[in-house]
Amino acid sequence: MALRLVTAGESHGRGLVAVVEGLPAGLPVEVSAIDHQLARRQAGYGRGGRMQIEHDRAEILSGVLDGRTIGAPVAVLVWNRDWRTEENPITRPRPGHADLVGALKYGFDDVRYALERASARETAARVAGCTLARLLLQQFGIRVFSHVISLGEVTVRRLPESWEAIAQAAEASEVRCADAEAAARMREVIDEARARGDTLGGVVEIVALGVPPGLGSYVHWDRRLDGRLAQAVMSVQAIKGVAIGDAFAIAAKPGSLAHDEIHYAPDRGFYRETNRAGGLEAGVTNGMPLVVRAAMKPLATLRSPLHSVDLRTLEPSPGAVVRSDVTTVPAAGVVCEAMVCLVLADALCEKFGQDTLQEMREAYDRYLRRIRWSPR
Ligand code: EPS
Repeated sequence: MALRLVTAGESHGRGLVAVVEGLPAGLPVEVSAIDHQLARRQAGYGRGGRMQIEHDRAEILSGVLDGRTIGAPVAVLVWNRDWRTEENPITRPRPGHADLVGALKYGFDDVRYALERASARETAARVAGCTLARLLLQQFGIRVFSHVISLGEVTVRRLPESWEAIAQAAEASEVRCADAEAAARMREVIDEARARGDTLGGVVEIVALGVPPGLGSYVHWDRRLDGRLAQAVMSVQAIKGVAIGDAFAIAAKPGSLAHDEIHYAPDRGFYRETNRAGGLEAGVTNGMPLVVRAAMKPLATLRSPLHSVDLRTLEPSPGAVVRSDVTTVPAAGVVCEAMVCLVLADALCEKFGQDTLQEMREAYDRYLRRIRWSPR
């Protein structure tokens, strides 16, 4: 792995830290770019009380001098406003959260010790750290965005024609959905779920434009970019499924309808008219937009809780009720974007070097000339 991210911090600890290691020297970094991504993560209809409290802002602690990286690890800090030192113990594990598995694994009597770190609050640190990866990708004309394609039982029907228009419409939507009719319906089902004390999941699509062919490799299982993307996106809290392109729909089709035929034009190099593969063949990017879908389960904290067992008494008892959101599917899109940025930036460093931005750019330009590819 050329580019690494580690995070530290608990949901109600003092703050969250992200350390990104492996960035080339010379990458321009503005903290406002990180704050912008943090704000996108905090938004979305269906969020709960915590987002009223937090106004996430990043502080860069290391690795950036005079607005540029110096090849050293970059540490980014996000303070928690809502931090607490003493709380009553929670002993009624919520089905679907880390509560019980964490208590069993680490020997806790109080499931807070598990939920504090397992909480999706940690994704603020991921988004902060991965913005550095996003900035690197931007230097190479690579753009990553996402949109919600289903929330609860509501699925998009009519999407704008171009990726650009989808990205814009999603950005303007409170549920990050580019189909206005579906978005309105999503808001309604969120309201209904809130009224029932229930939660909702959904599916987000993450798209990367301008990705050159040749990132990743087929030579060994852990170099395949599809596998690396799946691992990174699946690691986002509450994500239970990841697909590349039309994966599940293609499984039902004959081969004659499942692949993307190859064309060549002198001004374009090799290209495809379709993108069923979602931009990846044999674990290697093929120059088409990279399309990753992620399925998020409904949040585990229910105001009308499910059956559980009290760890103290071992008696039947409803799961604990703590403050939470009705849905974080829109936010999950932003977090999954961050993870896709990390994996793509890692693959870019692997292929083009990572000591200086200038050297990466030279290697990149030389490569594009050789394969005669230009982004469109
Ligand atoms: C979240 C912060 C959390 C939750 C949510 C996401 O804050 P708190 O637990 O203080 O309300 O709102 O986390 C979960 C839903 C979860 O199950 O962990 C955030 O910053 O995104």
